[in-house]
Amino acid sequence: PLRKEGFSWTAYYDVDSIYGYLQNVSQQNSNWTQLVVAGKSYEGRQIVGLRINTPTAVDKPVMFIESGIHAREWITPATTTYFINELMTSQDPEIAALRDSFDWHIFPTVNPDGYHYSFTRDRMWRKTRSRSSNGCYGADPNRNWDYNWMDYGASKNPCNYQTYGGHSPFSEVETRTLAAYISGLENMLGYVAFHADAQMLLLPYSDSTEHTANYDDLKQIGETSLKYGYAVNKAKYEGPGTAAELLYKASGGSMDWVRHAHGTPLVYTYELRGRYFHWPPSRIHEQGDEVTQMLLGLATEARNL
Ligand code: ING
Ligand code: ZN
Repeated sequence: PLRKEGFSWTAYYDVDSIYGYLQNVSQQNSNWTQLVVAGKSYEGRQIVGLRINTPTAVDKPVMFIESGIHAREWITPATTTYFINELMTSQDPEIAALRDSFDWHIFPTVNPDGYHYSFTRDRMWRKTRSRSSNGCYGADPNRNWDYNWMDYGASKNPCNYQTYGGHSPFSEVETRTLAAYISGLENMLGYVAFHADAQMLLLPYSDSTEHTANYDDLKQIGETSLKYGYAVNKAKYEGPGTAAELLYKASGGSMDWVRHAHGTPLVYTYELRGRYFHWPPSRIHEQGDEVTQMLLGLATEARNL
């Protein structure tokens, strides 16, 4: 459904409204944005993204944004659409340059079934909504990727509310679909995943305390990113550091797969703010401005390296 009005950043919205917003943006700027559909979820919802590729150059590096992989982390889709709006409307020349320097592929709700369920049934829902043979629902889409699947920090029990890794790697159509979409993107320089609410900047690996080959670059770029973000609201994020070192060891996340199976050099997970996955809707803009600057810092430092 196409919605012309009623979308803002002072409230949280369900999937259809978010998709309506993306559709509006793509129709209003049809020569350089496009609605992209990676595929369908378990319950048949589309997995929709917005591609922003201004005609300033050909073959620009791809920057991918994944958000909403965990249903209850509502601040992530809200921040992502806020960021889209900044890219599309900001008068700041630095933000315009940020928009123009990448071929953006931005997916606000990669787990649409879970997100909808968290709106309508269970505010604390995290997983997908696939049905297991024993009658329990959902797998953790950030434990389901085919890289060292199930080694650490994932549950084998389909009824586990949080971290069931699925019955096999990529058992979930949402992760499989996203991985296939990513595999089709050549020249992907960066991948940013948003979670809530540990207020940290995480680097791969998430399942090993070893450091990636480009750890020093990742860290330096990440430090600049946090510096830019801090300047907005004086909010301190922990890190940058590996997820395994800063948080806990967890296998099967998108970050490790994208960095090590797909080979994307710059891979980050931002744990946004909030408490028990709650962040006041009146303060979405605060989080949104902070993340916009963080991504500007990331891109600026990446260019300098
Ligand atoms: N945090 C992430 C989680 O999936 C994470 C942390 C990131 C783990 C990347 C593994 C890889 O547990 C939240 N808040 O979900
Ligand atoms: Zn999460």
